[in-house]
Amino acid sequence: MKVVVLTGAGISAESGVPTFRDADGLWEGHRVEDVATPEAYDAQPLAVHRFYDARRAALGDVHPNPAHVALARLEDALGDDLLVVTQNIDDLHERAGSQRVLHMHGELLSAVCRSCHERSQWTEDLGDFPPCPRCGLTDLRPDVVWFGEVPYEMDRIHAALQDADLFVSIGTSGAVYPAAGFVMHAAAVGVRTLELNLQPSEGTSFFDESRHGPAGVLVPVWVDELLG
Ligand code: BJW
Repeated sequence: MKVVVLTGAGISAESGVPTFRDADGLWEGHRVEDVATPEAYDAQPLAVHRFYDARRAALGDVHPNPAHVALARLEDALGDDLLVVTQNIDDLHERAGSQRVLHMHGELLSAVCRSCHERSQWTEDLGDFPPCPRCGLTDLRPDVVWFGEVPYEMDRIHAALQDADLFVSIGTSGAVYPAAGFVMHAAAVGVRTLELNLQPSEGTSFFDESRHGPAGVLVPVWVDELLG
C-alpha cells in the first residue's frame, strides 16, 4: 500500500512547538504579514530574523512525540511506499527516525542566500547577518516558504499523490494552499483520504473519513490499525 502523509503544526503541538492559528498560536503575537512574506523581510529583516532565530533556538527544548514516532515506525514497515510531506519547518520527523520527508515550506535548520541561492545547513542565529558560506555576501535569509512564494518539491508531491492508495492529513487547519488542496487532488484521482486532527479542519468535508483528537493518540492507533 502506498501512503502519502501530510503533516502540519498540530503534529508538533504536543511536543511544545506552537501552532499558527490556534488561540495561543504563533500568529497570536505576530501579524502574518509582518513576518511571513518576502515584503515583510524586505521591510524589517531584523524583526523577521529574530522571529525565526527564536524558533530555531527553541528546537533545542523540544522532542518528537508519539505521533512522530509512529510515523517513523510506519516508514520502517513501508519503506519507499510511505512519503511524509510536512508543512513544518521543525526537524521532529527526522529526529523520530523518518528519512523520507519532504519539507514543502522549508526548514529552520537551513538558510538560503538571496544572492547566490545556495542553501546551507544552519544552526546559528541569522539576525547578526553572517556571511554566506558559498559567496561570502551577507544576504542569508531563513530557508522557509512565505506567502506568495512557491513551496518546495511540488512535482514530487503531485507524483506521489497520483500514485498513492491512501492520503492522510495530520494536524493541519487546511487554511493554506497548495497543501490544503492535496485532499481534493487525491480524491480526484481515486485515492482514499483520511483526516486526523484535533478538530474538523477547513477541508474536513472533502475527506472520506475524519477522526478528531490529539495526534499523539490518533496517529499511533491509526498506524497500529494499518500494520494490523
Ligand atoms: C492538532 C493538535 C494536536 C492542534 N493534534 N491536531 C488558493 C489556491 C492556491 C493558493 C492560494 C489560494 N488562495 C490564496 C493562496 C496563496 C497562499 C494561501 O494559501 N493563502 C491562504 C491564507 C488562503 N499560499 C501561498 O502563497 C503559497 N504559495 C503558493 O500558493 O504559490 C503558488 C504555487 C503553488 C504551487 C505550485 C505553483 C505555484 C505559500 C504558502 C506558504 C505558507 N507559509 C507558512 C510559513 C512557513 C514558515 C514558518 O513556519 O514560519 O507555512 S504560513 C503557515 O501556515 C506555515 C504553515 O506550514 C502553514 C499551515 O499551517 P498549519 O500547519 O495548518 O497550522 P495551523 O496553526 O493553521 O493549524 C494547526 C491545526 O492543528 C489546527 O487545525 C489545530 O486544530 C490542529 N491541532 N493541536 C492534532 N495536538
